[in-house]
Amino acid sequence: ASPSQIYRTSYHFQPPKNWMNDPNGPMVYKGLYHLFYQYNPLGADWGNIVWAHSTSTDLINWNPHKPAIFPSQEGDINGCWSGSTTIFPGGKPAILYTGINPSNQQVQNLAVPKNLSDPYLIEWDKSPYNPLMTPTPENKINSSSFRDPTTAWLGPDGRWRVIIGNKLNRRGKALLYRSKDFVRWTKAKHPLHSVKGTGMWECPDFYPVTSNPIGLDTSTVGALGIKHVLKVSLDDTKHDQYAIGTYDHVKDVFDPDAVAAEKFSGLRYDYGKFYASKTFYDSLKKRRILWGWINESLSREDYIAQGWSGVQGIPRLLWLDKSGKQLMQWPIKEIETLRENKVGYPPRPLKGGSILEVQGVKAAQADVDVSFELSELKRADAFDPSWTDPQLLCSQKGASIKGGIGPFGLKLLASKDMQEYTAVFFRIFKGQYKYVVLMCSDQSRSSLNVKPDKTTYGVFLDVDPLHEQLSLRSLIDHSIVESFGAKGKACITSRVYPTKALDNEAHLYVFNNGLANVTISNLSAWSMKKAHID
Ligand code: DQQ
Repeated sequence: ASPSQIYRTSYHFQPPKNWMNDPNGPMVYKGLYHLFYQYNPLGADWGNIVWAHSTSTDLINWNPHKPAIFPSQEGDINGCWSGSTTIFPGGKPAILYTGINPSNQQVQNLAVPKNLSDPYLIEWDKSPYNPLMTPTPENKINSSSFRDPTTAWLGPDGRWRVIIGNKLNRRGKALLYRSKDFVRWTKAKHPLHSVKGTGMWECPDFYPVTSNPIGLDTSTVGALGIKHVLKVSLDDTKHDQYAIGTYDHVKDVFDPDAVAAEKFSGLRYDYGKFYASKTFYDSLKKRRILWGWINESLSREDYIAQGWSGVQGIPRLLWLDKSGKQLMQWPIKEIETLRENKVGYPPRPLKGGSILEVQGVKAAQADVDVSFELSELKRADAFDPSWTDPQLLCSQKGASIKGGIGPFGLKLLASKDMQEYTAVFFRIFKGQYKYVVLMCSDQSRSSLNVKPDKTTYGVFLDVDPLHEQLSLRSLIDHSIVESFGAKGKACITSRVYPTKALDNEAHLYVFNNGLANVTISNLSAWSMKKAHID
């Protein structure tokens, strides 16, 4: 492959060339899935932003269309930034998005389909009333921090609500607007939620969940076992954080269950790269699905040179964990239609210090699912309570540092000589009251090229290794690895750029670099077919 093509993915969504960032307005209409996204038609760097558009019957294979929303009126002449779709009762969709006006102010606009009988919804009409929401001195909204409307929800009082990301000084806010007709919007006195010291909240998302993977329409309030999730994309850290709580739909405020001072929350969708994400309710299959943007770890100069930048993560099913304290995520079932040539191993021990090659899969384009059983927990090293930062702990205790139990897990996108590999693994420590499970994704050896960012990522996993198996699933696709620990309790996505472990030269291993033996209770791996994308 040419240098510009070697890192392109085979089953993750990406346009044929140029820059892509946030997923916008995902939805299903007349049985077709729509994905819009922030796109630069003129190059591989951010700029000239339009809403590019593709449709799909299965969320895996996609057909490209011409951009749906592009600068054409005063309210968006300098850019069509992120936003969301709302489906009205009866099925009509509408787009709310941020436009950049001639004074470079951020304003909110409405667009509706020109022809509702076209399932592809190729043409969109912008409302003659645009812009519908504007920053003014009276409403004290800063015109450079007012963007990214959510999917609107309909209250029991018949009024629509939408939130817009904002900040005032360092206080991040989800500004609330209400409307009876979707055209005339009034700002509520109080934001839905705000937290001081958090900076700008980009791309907010607000939706109901339960511990049943059957999802709920965004307007559902008051159902049994219902919780609400508020997600914000923190501009300062480029992390998508979410809080679980209660939506008081009378006061129109969100009350998070756990509050951490000057922090939005301690919870992230993904502990690697994953930003500006958005969920939608899939009314076809009754589920809530999460899309997120994964940027390059290359330098700007290198992604411009390769002529493209950015991929979308595999859509994830999303629901509430039984504990009510965190979300669960799992790649949508449809991705399994790309699996072929399954390789399976019967249960087997993996001795401390050993490594096993998984042969017979295309290791650069694979789906691998492995579970471990631990029998020698007494060998666990003591956990030091001062270790509060899992990412730091993972970078100090990388894949080559031996422990009592672990590191054990996968070495993927590995060269035969092991000069290059990405390691996704676990370590178990003995805490004062319970075992502490650490999940890491170590990119430090992922490429002989010194230029890409190789930050190691990590997260503490809320599992009990005494009673539960420890599972790891990784979706490997040339320059991206999406890993799901403990059946979806924690996700880590990384971008890597091997120079040797490319295509047929890539290998896949299960390794145990700890002192204790572990048992591989299940190991299944598949080569992945190429999806039809643009
Ligand atoms: N990207 C969009 C903004 C949004 C940011 C511009 C998040 O609307 O806040 O491309 O990545």
